[in-house]
Amino acid sequence: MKKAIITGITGQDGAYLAELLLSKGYTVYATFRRTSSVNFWRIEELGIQNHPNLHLVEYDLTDLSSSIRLLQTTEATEVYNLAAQSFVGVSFEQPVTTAEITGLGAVNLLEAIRIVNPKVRFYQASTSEMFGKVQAVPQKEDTPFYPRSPYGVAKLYAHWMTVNYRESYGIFGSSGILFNHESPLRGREFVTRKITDSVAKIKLGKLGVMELGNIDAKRDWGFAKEYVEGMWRMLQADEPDTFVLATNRTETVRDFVRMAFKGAGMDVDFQGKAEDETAIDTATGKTVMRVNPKFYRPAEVELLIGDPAKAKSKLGWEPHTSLEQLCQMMVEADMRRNQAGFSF
Ligand code: NDP
Ligand code: GDR
Repeated sequence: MKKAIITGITGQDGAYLAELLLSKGYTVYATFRRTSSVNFWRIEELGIQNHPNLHLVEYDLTDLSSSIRLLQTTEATEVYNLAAQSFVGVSFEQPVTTAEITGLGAVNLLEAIRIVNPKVRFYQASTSEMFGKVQAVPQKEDTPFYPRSPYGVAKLYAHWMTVNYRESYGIFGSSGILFNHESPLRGREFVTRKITDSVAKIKLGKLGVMELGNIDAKRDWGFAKEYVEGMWRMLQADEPDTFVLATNRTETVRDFVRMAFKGAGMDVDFQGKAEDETAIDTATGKTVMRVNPKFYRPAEVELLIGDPAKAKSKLGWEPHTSLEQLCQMMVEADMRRNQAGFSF
């Protein structure tokens, strides 16, 4: 029976990846941080919280000694490093913490692998945020990096350390450069889920207006459940490598707002420009979205669109869920949750 470590089980991807590996017969050691109120709502929604092969392990990525012990005690042969301070907006407010967790944290695991068992296969959760300021489109594995946030810079460090441990010590370290991927399990601080949860609340009369930042930003959004399959395939390949996972379609945040309202049976018109832009419900004439510059970032990534051709040819991976289907799935989940009176 294969044994895998997943760091970040309380996050979106950790939950989906655990579900996938359990379905493949793995024993999964899934890590969570000690906090005063740990929340396992995602694995509860997936119904895997009591799976006999799922072992929840308390662990902090910033601690080298616990990284070493994690490798020693579990004897896992695959490590998926999904833990991170992953919110770009917060990384501007907490650049040092972001560097320690998102950047150096990965090196703690790489060092633990080097010390305990260099044969362990390692997946690093890299990101399209490393491309940052547009150098070329669509972005692919050899597109130059130009990160635009402390988060992007920290991830770029972890990416290069993964490549460096591969080249220096022969460690099977693969880096997945994943473009934005969303789902009903997405955190509410990220824009798609913020929008679908707000649309559900507006539809149910629990909220008047949602406020957003830069709605001109363009993103390549895919479905998270399909992306974790790509992570697993990277560690089953013959050689460690770097792969882009993306859909090769990009839309603005504004487009996603329109799509989400449509998913709830509402039509909206956009009026005004930049900071004064609003969306009006065409049926009632009420303002349901307005831009608030408070949500702007000090530096923005304007356009992301990824080319997943390498993943398709070498891993047989490709996305199947359209953005319309994904958005509808998220709106329906948030309608259900808000009707039931709770929403994480
Ligand atoms: P989430 O923010 O949902 O989850 C992050 C996880 O990391 C949480 O379980 C969090 O725990 C954990 N974590 C944070 N700090 C520490 C720490 N010091 N020690 C141990 N665990 C910690 O992220 P996603 O699931 O969306 O993303 C997974 C990974 O993929 C992240 O590394 C992210 O940066 C990266 N990524 C995500 C993309 C996306 O579109 N979703 C795209 C590209 C890359 P807690 O609940 O305690 O905060
Ligand atoms: P991103 O995702 O920064 O791409 O990082 P996010 O959903 O936070 O932002 C996407 C775009 O929407 C704009 N935006 C807003 N964003 C948020 N969160 N809230 C708002 O109110 C809002 N209004 C407009 C943002 O400015 C941005 O342009 C995500 C994370 O999951 C990272 O960890 C991951 O690496 C990348 O995706 C790929």
